[in-house]
Amino acid sequence: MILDRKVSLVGAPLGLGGVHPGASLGPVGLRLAGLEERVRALGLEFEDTGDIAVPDPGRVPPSDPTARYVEHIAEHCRNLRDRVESLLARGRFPLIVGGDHAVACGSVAGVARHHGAKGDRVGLIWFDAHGDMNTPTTSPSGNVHGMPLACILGHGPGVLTELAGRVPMVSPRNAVLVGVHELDKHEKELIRSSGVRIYTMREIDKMGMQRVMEEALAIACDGTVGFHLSFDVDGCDPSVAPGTGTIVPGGTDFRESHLVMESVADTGRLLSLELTEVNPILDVRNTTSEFAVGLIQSALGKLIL
Ligand SMILES: [Mn+2]
Repeated sequence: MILDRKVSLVGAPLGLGGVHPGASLGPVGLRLAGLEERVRALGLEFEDTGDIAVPDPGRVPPSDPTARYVEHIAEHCRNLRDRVESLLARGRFPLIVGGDHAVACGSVAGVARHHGAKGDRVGLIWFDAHGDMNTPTTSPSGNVHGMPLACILGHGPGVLTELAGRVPMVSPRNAVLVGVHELDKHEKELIRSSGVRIYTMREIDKMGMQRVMEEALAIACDGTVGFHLSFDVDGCDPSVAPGTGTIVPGGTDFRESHLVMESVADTGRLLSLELTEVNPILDVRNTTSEFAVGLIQSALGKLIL
């Protein structure tokens, strides 16, 4: 499939949603791994719109231990939302690079608001080792990067759930979790009751990634104008993506990870793309950033042949 995209990079160097210093350097890592050159090599137009500012809480401890720094995170997400929305209005393709996964509240809000204003629904593919379906009441840590999917589906702090001006931002019937292999006890209950479709690593082992993606994409595209892909690099196995804060063994391997991206590209319905949780401080010679840029190339239509 030939894609004619005008790609606009948005750096979202948020680190307040997690606990490991260094997720905020993700945009630096991917830029140094040649993101711009490697997108241009696909024949696509590219602009780097720079980073969204991150409010500095200084030494002040989080006001709410059940949703740490949520007001700072919400401010970042509002600005990210507005940037994504204005890029879409200009006919650009937003490529958001995190930052911890809490940035997805802002990205998805921007996409949902832009298309929602025209009466269109959007779908969501959420690739992750985790469910990201905690709320302040269920989260064992209070870290907001474990809550963004819940917020997008309408559960969580109002400053995040209401970012798109519609709750939920995305209907659970068009949202799909792929690659999950670690869930917290109480988030399992919300996943079950929310109606979101989930393909864990067990389904990927049994069905194969190709069939999983066929089903997932059918759900995300059902009655929608297209979908947003939110890709957390921790869903990939540490053997291919060691540079991330919440490592869990048993993720997707090199080819499975690329097949996710290639399947997404084949649909021609990808509205925006987000890659999060690369942590250059924890990485090995920028391996994870290099790998992530390769994944972005595949999602933008790079073919082996
Ligand atoms: Mn995540």
